[in-house]
Amino acid sequence: MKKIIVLPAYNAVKTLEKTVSSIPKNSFDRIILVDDASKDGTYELALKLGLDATRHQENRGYGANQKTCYTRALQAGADIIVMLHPDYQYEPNIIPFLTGIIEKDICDIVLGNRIRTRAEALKGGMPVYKYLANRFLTMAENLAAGQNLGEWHSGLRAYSKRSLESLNWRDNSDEFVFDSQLLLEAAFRGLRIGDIPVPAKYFNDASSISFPRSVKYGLATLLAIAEYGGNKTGFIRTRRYKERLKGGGEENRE
Ligand SMILES: Nc1nc2c(ncn2[C@@H]2O[C@H](COP(=O)(O)OP(=O)(O)O)[C@@H](O)[C@H]2O)c(=O)[nH]1
Ligand SMILES: [Mg+2]
Repeated sequence: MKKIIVLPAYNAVKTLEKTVSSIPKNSFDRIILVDDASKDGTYELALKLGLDATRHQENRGYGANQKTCYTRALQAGADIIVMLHPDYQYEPNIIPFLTGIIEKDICDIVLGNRIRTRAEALKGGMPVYKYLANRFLTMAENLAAGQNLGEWHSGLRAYSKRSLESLNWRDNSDEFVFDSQLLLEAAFRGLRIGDIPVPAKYFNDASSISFPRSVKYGLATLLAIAEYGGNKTGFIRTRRYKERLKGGGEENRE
């Protein structure tokens, strides 16, 4: 099984090297970094570290960054794709466990869960408002989609090639809600989603999203849940939830 780790990067110069050096060496075949027009030399550092790096000419957003990441990973022949934020927030030692659950064919998608317990999450430095918002949105997403995940907003995820090829992520938002749209569609299509606990640290460089952006993200997530509900009950049929076009998994709309 060819395992490719993708790093959607934005202004990650302070944390990139630490992140990459803590990834277990035998847990991947290749690391692909996509730089979303950082202002701090992230791209140059990635090249220096020997990563397979590309960059966007202008800042296109977190979702757009992942679109480039997955397109490149699938083109490179990945069987399992691991997405990891290069902000040194997630403990990369657990990557072999995430991919192991996919290799054992127990799940199609596995998330690292930062909220094993409230005490642990807050002790790790998760801001209280982010903890509360994450719990509320996760509860709503679990209820709507019939899942039981610890959190839906993690920056460490593993996907089987089959799951990425069967989802319409190219139609997702270019913003942060991309992640929730992808998981909701995965639940809609009956893919098996699971999670395992991941130790996470919160420090300035690991958490840059501001309060107003978090609020916007929360509202966009609620809209994504409503979209899921509408499609699930048959009231609406949005583009993302239409039948997958034949060969859609391979096309490159970059
Ligand atoms: N591609 C892209 N990524 C961004 C942008 N703004 C923030 N990010 C990344 O989004 C990720 C998640 O944000 P973060 O602040 O770590 O969230 P938190 O850890 O959950 O509080 C980080 O890896 C950031 O580097 C952007 O404009 N474009
Ligand atoms: Mg983070």
